[in-house]
Amino acid sequence: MIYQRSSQLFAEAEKVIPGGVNSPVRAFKAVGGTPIFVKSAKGAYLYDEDGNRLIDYINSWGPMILGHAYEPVVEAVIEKAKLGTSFGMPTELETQIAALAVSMVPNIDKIRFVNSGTEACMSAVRLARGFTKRDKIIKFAGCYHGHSDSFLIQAGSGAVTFGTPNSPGVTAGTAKDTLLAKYNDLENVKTLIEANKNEIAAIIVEPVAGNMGCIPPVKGFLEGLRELCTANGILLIFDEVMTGFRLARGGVQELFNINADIVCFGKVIGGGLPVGAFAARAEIMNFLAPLGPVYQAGTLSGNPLAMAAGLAMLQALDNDREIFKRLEAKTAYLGAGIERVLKANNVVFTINQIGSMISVHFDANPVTDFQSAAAGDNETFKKFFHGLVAEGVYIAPSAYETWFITDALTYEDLDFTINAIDKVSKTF
Ligand code: KE4
Repeated sequence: MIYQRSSQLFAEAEKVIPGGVNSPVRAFKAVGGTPIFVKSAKGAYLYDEDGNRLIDYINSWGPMILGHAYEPVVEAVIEKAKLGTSFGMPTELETQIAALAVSMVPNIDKIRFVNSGTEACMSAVRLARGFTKRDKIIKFAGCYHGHSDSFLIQAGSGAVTFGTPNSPGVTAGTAKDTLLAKYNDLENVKTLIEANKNEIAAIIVEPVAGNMGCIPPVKGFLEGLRELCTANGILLIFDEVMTGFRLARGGVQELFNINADIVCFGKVIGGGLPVGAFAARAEIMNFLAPLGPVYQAGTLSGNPLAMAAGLAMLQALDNDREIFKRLEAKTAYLGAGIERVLKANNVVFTINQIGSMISVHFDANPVTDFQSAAAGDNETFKKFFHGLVAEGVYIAPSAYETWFITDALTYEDLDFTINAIDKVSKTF
């Protein structure tokens, strides 16, 4: 693989964009080397600026669940653009995608569209605080809900102390209202609730975590959160920015038959255009302006091009009742193949997989939370990443990310990938 053009483009980008990228993970800091600049993509393949083809297992961090440049989405955007690109006024299209989303996802009556997953989660927390008249939230170490101040918090010193900022620019005043819990640890959550009685507005959780690699909830974890929230007047927020419309038609609420109070969406719901959303039963959503007192707004919220892309994507998923079974089968096939070749090559690893989310961790122990995810051997991961890129396979440039399987992948692509992993892992 040659990266001459990507290297030139990166040098030019660094002059006018901080770090040469518009989102840090793209800079390859966790794996080293020069970021790959993409020229185009189609189906399961990326084509970089040096003419290399890469089988894509990231798919823009989730949105491309039906493959890149999916015709119905592209056509919808082109047709809509001819009629104007933004009005700042209501359109029928917003009602159409809202009604479809509400029909696909259990336990929501209304949905508000925004422009990113961050905005969706930030707004959901403000809504929960306004609805409960409480200030504090619990989040989980290793879960990522976007870059809003309340989420850029790391665990405090003691088990029940407040969080501390994990980024300059986040104030201590903000951090004191965010409590950090351990993923998959209900006892830890109970302790935090006891120590902050009647002060917690919401628990926000990735119901299947994807920002520590892929980490499914252990049996009883989500059910326990539901019970604790109900018993303590706390709203349960499912951050389904990754899992929504990916792990099932109705997301994790459907998959595990658990009701959240507010659900956040992003990625797939926008078909690759900037869309986030948050949804809940009417009693909660009616607290939002202009109906209720909780303010939230956005110039490009419900943008016609983004709504056209999202509607085409949701319609395709809604009309194909086999899609999630196909995605699960392809991902399980990939996981089994990876396990076979890594075992044969005496590699120490563990694989987490659920639906079309999967991650490989170079550690023998189960990966069930941030601490166990951090125990993975990152030097091996770096060799894994770069070795696969050299073979024409693109996985996440960080061990703390999940892979996102697209239905555009064929079993030939999967076999190619498994063979590439076999070849690369022989060099470990
Ligand atoms: P955005 O603001 O990036 O659209 O969404 C934030 C967000 C919220 N919740 C979850 C569960 C998420 O995974 C994300 C964003 N995911 C990352 C991937 N780990 C996006 C990639 C990036 O930051 O460039």
